[in-house]
Amino acid sequence: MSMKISTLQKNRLAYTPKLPPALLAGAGIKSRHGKKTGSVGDAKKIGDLFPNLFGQPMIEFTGEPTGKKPAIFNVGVILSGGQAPGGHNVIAGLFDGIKSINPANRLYGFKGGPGGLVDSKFIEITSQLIDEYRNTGGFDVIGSGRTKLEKVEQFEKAHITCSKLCISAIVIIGGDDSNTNACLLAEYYKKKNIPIQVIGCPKTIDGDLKNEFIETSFGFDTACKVYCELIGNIARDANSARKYWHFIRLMGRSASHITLECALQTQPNIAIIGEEVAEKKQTLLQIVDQIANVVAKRAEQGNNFGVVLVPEGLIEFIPDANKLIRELNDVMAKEEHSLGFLESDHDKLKLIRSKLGKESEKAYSSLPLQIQLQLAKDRDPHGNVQVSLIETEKLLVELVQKKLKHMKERGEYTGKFSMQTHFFGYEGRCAPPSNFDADYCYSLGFTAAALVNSGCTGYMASVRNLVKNAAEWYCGGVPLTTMMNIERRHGEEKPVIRKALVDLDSKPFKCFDEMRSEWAEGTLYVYPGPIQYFGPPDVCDRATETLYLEHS
Ligand code: FBP
Repeated sequence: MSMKISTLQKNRLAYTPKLPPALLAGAGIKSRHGKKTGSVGDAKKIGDLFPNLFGQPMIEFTGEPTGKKPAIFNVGVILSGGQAPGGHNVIAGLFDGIKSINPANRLYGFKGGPGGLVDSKFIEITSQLIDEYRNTGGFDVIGSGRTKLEKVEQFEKAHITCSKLCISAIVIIGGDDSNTNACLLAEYYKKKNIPIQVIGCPKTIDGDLKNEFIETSFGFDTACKVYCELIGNIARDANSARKYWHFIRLMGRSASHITLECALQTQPNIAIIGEEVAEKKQTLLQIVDQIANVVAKRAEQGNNFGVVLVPEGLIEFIPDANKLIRELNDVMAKEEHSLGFLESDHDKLKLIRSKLGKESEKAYSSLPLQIQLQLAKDRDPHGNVQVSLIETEKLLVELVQKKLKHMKERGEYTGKFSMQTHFFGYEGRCAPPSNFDADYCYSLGFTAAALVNSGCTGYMASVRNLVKNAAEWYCGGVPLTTMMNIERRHGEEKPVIRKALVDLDSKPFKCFDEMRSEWAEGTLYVYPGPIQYFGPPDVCDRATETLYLEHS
């Protein structure tokens, strides 16, 4: 039985992603080397930890064919971490890129993320297979996983698998943590003289893998567009029914890039930016006061409705809560074994509370039980709190309700407060990629092929000048070590790629800051509507507001 596909999917399969001029002649192209590089922080320590990679130059492709005899090589590819729209196009670009160098080159996909590489689970990506996935959302062509690739034993197992398949390069499509591991792997192979190159591609809807040379991670554009459509629809419902306050939590892990982008596109009454909360050292109760005051102001005008955007990582940015989470992370790492033996939530919480310092214990116990349990859930393999499981929007609603009750008693509020809560995350991660993400991802994959052909290792594929038309994009490679610094993870100091948090001095934040008081009291919602794939380029090819504000 043949698989039924939607009419849109049928039409999207025929879409040809736009490529920058440097890649039009194929991936067998010349590269230009820039200056020796450093790292974003702790250069000495990063240099000591990555002696074979540290200092590599920036690379830019000129588009001029090398003119050399086409190399024959096989490449392995991994999708790592959370899904992000466009992953299939990175693989399609990589496939077409290596075939453009030599049709005899082969691409193998490791199944289920980095674990597939270690356990030797793979499929060959053929043109028949990849053709079914061009311009589609999801990671299902090979699947993804969160196995942390960091141990010598794993590197050696991967080496055996690659040797069997004559693979001389691995492309890891992942976020900051996965690319950190790509760097460890590249360093190990270089140190041991193992002829396997490692190249990374910047993936994550969270938008927190970016820097001077990586303008955005792929998937951020599409995911934000999906959330903005939903927020716009809800805002219109709020403005029509005029009886609910909608509290919408948005994915994005620690950083609030998604919330900021959605605020810029939809103009809600309130959007909380975690990084600002941290900078101003706001307490949970101050955030609650701020929301309650807007609710009361709008009620005075007869507007007992509104929209509030909450970043999923908010809790980590509230200074008291952050201290608590850091302590909880350490306790949970140390007590992992004992906690595994305890069956009931009650016993687990009792053990955790007994190991916390006095202040943190007090802060933890003062949280609603549900939130305490959510904060005590297992960390992900990289030691991060799984913030998508913490219902911050419900915590805020509960506290705002209490605050408004007090205000009513004191005659400071006379309105009505009915609310709805939402969490938008998984809805956006596998949407069919926007034209922007379809083009960007295809170019990233193609660039990765060019980096492999140039013999590079320990690099991330980079495509830049993204606010312009693809005809003005340029591409190359950025050494992974340039993005690294030392951070505390699982209770230990580790070299990691620095997460890009929302910069309060950046144009996107400043623009939001200038407008937000008008949005709070007025009802100035913008309704972006669904992603458009066919139609005028200013509708279909538009990048995010964040990119335009940062780079225009
Ligand atoms: P990556 O960092 O791997 O790209 O994943 C991002 C993300 O979608 C976060 O926004 C979210 O907090 C998390 O993944 C959810 O993880 P899971 O898929 O394991 O539920």
